[in-house]
Amino acid sequence: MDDKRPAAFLAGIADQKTPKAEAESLLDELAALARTLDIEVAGRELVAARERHPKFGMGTGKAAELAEKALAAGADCLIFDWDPSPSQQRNWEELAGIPVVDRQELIIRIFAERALTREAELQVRLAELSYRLPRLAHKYIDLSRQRGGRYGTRGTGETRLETDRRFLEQRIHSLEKEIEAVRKQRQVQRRQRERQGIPVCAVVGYTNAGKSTLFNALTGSSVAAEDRLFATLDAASRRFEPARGRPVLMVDTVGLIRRLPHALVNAFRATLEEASLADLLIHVIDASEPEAGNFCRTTLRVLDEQGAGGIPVITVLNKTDRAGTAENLAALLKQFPGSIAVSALKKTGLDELAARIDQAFSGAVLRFRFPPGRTDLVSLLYRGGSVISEKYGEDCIEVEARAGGRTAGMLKEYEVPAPPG
Ligand SMILES: Nc1nc2c(ncn2[C@@H]2O[C@H](COP(=O)(O)OP(=O)(O)OP(=O)(O)O)[C@@H](O)[C@H]2O)c(=O)[nH]1
Ligand SMILES: [Mg+2]
Repeated sequence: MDDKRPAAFLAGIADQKTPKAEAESLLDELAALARTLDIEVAGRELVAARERHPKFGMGTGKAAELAEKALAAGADCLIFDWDPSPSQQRNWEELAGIPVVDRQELIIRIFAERALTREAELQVRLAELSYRLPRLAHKYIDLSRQRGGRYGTRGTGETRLETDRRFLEQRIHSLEKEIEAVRKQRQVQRRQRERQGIPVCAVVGYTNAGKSTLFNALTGSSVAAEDRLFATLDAASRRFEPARGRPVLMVDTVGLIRRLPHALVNAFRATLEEASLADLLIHVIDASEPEAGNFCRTTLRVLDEQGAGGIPVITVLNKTDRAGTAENLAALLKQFPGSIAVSALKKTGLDELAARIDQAFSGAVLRFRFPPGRTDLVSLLYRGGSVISEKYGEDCIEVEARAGGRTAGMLKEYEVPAPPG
């Protein structure tokens, strides 16, 4: 068994679409992804590209320079933060003479290592094969941490065997069928849940935000939570009573990330679907993360793409125990209006969160029309109810929300009847 960790040279591109600061943060994230697989980072480089040349995605001179740097640093592979086309990937591999891995492949590898259940395993396998199909000539490097372990046999040897397009297509087809069966099974479970009439809350957010820790803290369970990206690949669910006699079903979900590979999104549809079928989303944000705003946008965009856009959201600022000064926290609360500050680790703020979850399911769905600029009234609804949708027009703010009791009473004068139909 070869115990040497593979060394990688990381490269990102800054261009008009991805400005330098964002490209740097993506490259940091790529390094974190590499570390998750125990890959040594031999060096990194951000290339400024004015245009994408077809052969390498950057000028030939720049490409040659980068390849040389990687080799001089002793790298066994290059890891790109962009998605080279299959032919670009091949050009790069010819140029550098070492495997070229992209962000997609890296994330798929991590998922492969983390897959513990049959469902996750099937889905990862499908993502892997879908990635491989258009890349039959790609040099594969064994990036698994547990070499010789459970996934060790999926290394280069097997790859050769699988470089047969027809074989791949057949495998993809049969995996799709198996996954469909899993989806059906989940649907049955969901219908049972619906019959019991228990509302479902999905805990969602960027990877490593603390979703599982929060899920455990609320439900008293012990789903694995660790300081690794994509610790959770399965949607675990547990009963939780935010108020006595009014249970909800909490669902822990897979973490999201910028540039989530399409192959994974497709393959993990059954698991990711949990969020889009929930009655309420609990969006966990890591308050100690400088890129929190960016991560939040990514999460909301991916959720929207999955059809979870219209579901009411409670925003939770987690890890406030290490979010810095009080001013810092105040700024964050302002940045994420209506959010609740908690620490899942220190178990603070959880009562307020529980109350807010309960509120979300009590009270009727009401419509309000507020004068423009009166975001303070919208905040009231966020605190005392559960906002379903909001529209900021020129002459008014229209909000649809579930609210009852005191909150509904206070806002009575702004209430408008539901539109016909
Ligand atoms: N300081 C601090 N650390 C926390 C808190 N909540 C979670 N963590 C830590 O953050 C890391 C990630 O936590 P997880 O609960 O696994 O995060 P996750 O969002 O489920 O991550 P994935 O499943 O990988 O997407 C762990 O090391 C936790 O101990 C918190 O409130 N404060
Ligand atoms: Mg988790």
